[in-house]
Amino acid sequence: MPATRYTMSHWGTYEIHQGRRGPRLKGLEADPDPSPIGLHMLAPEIAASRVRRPAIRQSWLEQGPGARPDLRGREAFVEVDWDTAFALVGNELDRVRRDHGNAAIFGGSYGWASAGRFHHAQSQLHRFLNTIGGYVAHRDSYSLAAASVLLPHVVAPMHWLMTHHNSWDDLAENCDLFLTFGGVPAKNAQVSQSGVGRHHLRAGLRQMASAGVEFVNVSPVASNLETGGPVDWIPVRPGGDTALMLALAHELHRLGAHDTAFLQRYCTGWERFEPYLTGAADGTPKTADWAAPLCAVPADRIRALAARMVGKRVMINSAWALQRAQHGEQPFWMVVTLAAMLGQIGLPGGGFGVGYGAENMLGSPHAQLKGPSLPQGRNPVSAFIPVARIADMLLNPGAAFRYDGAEYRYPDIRLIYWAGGNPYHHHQDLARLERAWQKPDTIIVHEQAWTATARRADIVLPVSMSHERADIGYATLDSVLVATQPVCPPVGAAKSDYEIFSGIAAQMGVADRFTEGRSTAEWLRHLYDELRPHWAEAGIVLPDYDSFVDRGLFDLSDRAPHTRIMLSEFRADPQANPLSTPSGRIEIFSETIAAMDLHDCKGHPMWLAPREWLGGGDQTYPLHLISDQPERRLHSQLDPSPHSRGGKIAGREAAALHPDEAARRGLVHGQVVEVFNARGRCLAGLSIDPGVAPGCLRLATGAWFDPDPETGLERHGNPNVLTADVPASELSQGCSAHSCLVDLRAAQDLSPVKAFDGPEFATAPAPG
Ligand SMILES: Nc1nc2c(c(=O)[nH]1)N[C@H]1C(S)=C(S)[C@@H](COP(=O)(O)OP(=O)(O)OC[C@H]3O[C@@H](n4cnc5c(=O)[nH]c(N)nc54)[C@H](O)[C@@H]3O)O[C@H]1N2
Ligand SMILES: Nc1nc2c(c(=O)[nH]1)N[C@H]1C(S)=C(S)[C@@H](COP(=O)(O)OP(=O)(O)OC[C@H]3O[C@@H](n4cnc5c(=O)[nH]c(N)nc54)[C@H](O)[C@@H]3O)O[C@H]1N2
Ligand SMILES: [Mo]
Repeated sequence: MPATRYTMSHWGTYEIHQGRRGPRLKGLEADPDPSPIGLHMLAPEIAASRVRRPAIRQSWLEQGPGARPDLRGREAFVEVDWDTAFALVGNELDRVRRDHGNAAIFGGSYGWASAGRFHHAQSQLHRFLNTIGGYVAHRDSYSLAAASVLLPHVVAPMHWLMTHHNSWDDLAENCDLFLTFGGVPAKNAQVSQSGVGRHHLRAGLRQMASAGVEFVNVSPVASNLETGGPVDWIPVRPGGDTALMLALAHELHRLGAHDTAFLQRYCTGWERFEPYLTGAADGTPKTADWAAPLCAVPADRIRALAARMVGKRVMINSAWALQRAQHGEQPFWMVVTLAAMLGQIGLPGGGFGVGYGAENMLGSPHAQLKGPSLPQGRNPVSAFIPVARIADMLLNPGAAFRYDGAEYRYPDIRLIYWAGGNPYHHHQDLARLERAWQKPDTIIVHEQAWTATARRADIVLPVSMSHERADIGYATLDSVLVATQPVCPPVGAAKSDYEIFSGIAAQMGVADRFTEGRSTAEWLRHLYDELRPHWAEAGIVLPDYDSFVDRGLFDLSDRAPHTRIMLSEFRADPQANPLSTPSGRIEIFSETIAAMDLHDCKGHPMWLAPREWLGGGDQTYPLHLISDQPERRLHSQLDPSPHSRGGKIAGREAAALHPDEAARRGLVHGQVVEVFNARGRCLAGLSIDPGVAPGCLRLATGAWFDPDPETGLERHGNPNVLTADVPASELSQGCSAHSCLVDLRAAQDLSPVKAFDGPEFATAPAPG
């Protein structure tokens, strides 16, 4: 037994202590700023939300695949034993692949799942589906699709950029002005996908503030940048940032403050962009006076901001939220273009950031090492969808779509298999998803909790949580490799995804191919042993597996933590270290994108008004909905916890509104309001907040979807009943949740929230 035992989650690494009343979690000793989110994994409210036994929707069990899809989410489940469940799943997968082929199985299964390298749900699912002939996959993420498709054409792949941001220590030392669009939200940096060892953001920002760095936050929300010092808040109209950035660029150009030597040596296409900026190309100079009515920032303030950037070392950053919008490519392209004009890319303290604050890893000083990962095999099915086009795919089989310049067709899906994600959390326009969700014959979900997605499945298989499993934890750009230990046994009959797929594989006669004859314990040892030589090459000598498990945690913080400067090698020698773009340079004009001839993404960054925003003149829905990431949970995960519930108002998600907007409507703090537009309506608890710009309503994502079956009113405050299911552009087909208008009024119908109640069971569930 190791001296201290650990568990790891997306929101932190925790020590396991034995208290008098059972195990307790404590933030990692070495973590300067542990997140409270993870402390609530053991709460009885979480246990109460769990799926305890395999469960089959009644009509599906009695009448077979395709029976009464309209009853998904409205019908009782029948609990069965594991052998029955394995046989039902195995036979159904066999039927679908025999009758329709593997391209009728959608296994994209987007979602964050849990930390832990072996038990990563999507890796397990994809490996399993590849073992039986493949599946329709997805590309990109809800987080970053517009950026992930655009930025390889412009500068570098998004995953490369994310792991190469200038580190916080560099910014404290060398940055004069930190200009950010959408803040640097400490609430978001509690989290990193695959886990956190040490949380860096709060200390990083404080260090910068005490060093005298100036901060400007262009954002509809003030609280997303807290440095312990002064911050200049410039409220902006959501969706208007590109106009503001163009005006800053125009002003820098007018002042002659753009670095022509940098633009010539390191960039391509400046001469194509410049006439657009000056108006020589289209008759509209992109001046501060032009931008002011678009972005709702006074022209004088824009000019003053541009003047402030001159002669300083400036870091320009954008929150990911800006690209989760219609034409979300444009602000990201403009951030790179503005930084290129200042000519400080690759220098200490300067350049651009694409997501400081979005996750803990951005700005981390720790080394980049490859973590352990489960091999997924090869997928023989080539059909895929851009991740956020799931409802389009289900509703329009065979229809054509464009993606990154090529044309594809949607496959005809008969079976959906989901493990580790919650589409009834993450997708937009949930009423439309409900219609699309009726198309497949069968929906299989592995879940820990009775989420809205589990409740809308035909077959639900109960999964253990990360704190109930032994695993290897390693987070990208972080400082610990952890041998995680189970804190307690799984709730009910829950199994790990691996055990479940092993059972189904045995039923289908492919157990050996799926498991390679290894138990979970043998896989952990195997993955670790595979890792050791890779890390040895980086000069890191890992102990043998048993010693590692004994120690529990291998600390990397003293190995090569270094000051990172993004693109410094490129700057030092652009010929020897070209970018991966077609020209090897930063592409302010992209011939590749221009040649795609898209109506909503052209060859250089430009102002394209969103379809749905406050600048459009239509007053039907006069508030812009900001559905940002929740502070007290990760998406929908742990929403039943006391921590998450503690942030709710009258049991509903808090909707924050400026005092003037509330007064105009005669609404007061704490009352239940109905937020609505033509797509849907939900209840929320009103919070009055002068830090939310007038014209905006902030309602975080993640309240468990809870529509009243009679009226359709969503009772809990899930913003995705309001958001539009339209792509960012034809280039990326990305999620555009942030382009959404709404209105609100005092709620009439105060129906109680039933989100956490779980489904009905046709037979009484067995005790235990
Ligand atoms: N309106 C709006 N919508 C948004 C966004 C927005 O800004 N606005 N943001 C979008 C973004 S960026 C994202 S990333 C998505 C997030 O969307 P998701 O990643 O789908 O959200 P989660 O709640 O993290 O869902 C993960 C699910 O996996 C389950 N799970 C956890 N561990 C395991 C495991 O080991 N095995 C199995 N089988 N299941 C497990 C959890 O119980 C949970 O239900 O939401 C998107 N949706
Ligand atoms: N606690 C917690 N942390 C998380 C997550 C979570 O669920 N919980 N989710 C994680 C995930 S999956 C992701 S992808 C990242 C997301 O990281 P982001 O996408 O950067 O985060 P958001 O919270 O959606 O948005 C940040 C802020 O951007 C601002 N904003 C929104 N629209 C606009 C606009 O048009 N213009 C300007 N200037 N600002 C705008 C708003 O102030 C908003 O609060 O967060 C991660 N971190
Ligand atoms: Mo995300």
